[in-house]
Amino acid sequence: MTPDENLPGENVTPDPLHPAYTHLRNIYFEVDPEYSGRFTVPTLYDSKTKRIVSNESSEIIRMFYHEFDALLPEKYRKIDLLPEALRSEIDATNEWTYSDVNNGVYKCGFATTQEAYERAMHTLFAGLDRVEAHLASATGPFYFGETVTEADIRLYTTIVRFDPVYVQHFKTNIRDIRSGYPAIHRWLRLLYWDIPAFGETTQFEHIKKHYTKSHSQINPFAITPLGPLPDILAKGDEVIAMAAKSN
Ligand SMILES: N[C@@H](CCC(=O)N[C@@H](CS)C(=O)NCC(=O)O)C(=O)O
Repeated sequence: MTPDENLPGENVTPDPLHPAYTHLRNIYFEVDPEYSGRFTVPTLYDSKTKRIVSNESSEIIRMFYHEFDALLPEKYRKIDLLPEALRSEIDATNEWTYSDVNNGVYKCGFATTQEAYERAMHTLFAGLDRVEAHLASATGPFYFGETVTEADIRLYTTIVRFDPVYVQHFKTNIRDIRSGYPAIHRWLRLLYWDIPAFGETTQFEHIKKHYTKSHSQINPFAITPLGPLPDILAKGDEVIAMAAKSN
């Protein structure tokens, strides 16, 4: 972004190290002028060596657990998002949630044949049903019990975008979260409303505009739909059909 752009969000500033850079691709080209791959987020950049350390989120998330502990206040150093006792369960969960849910929405949205779209939709909604069943019978409020783990973080990024973007933009519309998945909906709102690290780093305007204005093959006129409103429901609220059902 540039200094004259007025974008919402507290930490949305031009790159402090490279004020002239307007796009992330400037970083990729600085590192390798011949670079011909995709420019993707997240990108972890080392300002001292001026190199890209990684652009793979599953690696970056794990580097963040302890690599920067020395810079953190004690209370944050103790947070363990990948407890040893849960590690194999978390790894196993990641495997199917990544392919069926996180990447599943992209496979639906970027499908270029009816058959590919329908196949991806079947996998995605089977994956969501599996997450719903797991959360409905979970022993605590989070994916694995009483504390947040990597499993919650990795699912959250897709689920929080599901109703505002994927349902219409990627045509993942068999059900939405707010009216079709009560346990996922309860879990999502707990994370968003009660845990600042989730709510404060979710910016719906960025999310909606990014997808709807950057995929011209999907949305050639770049019109951003206004709904659904609200982006996320308050904790006690339900959509009308769901509220009627629970009465
Ligand atoms: N392997 C990467 C993929 C990241 C990825 O595809 N990011 C998307 C946004 S969620 C992106 O930057 N897309 C930009 C583009 O493809 O031009 C990861 O999961 O970290």
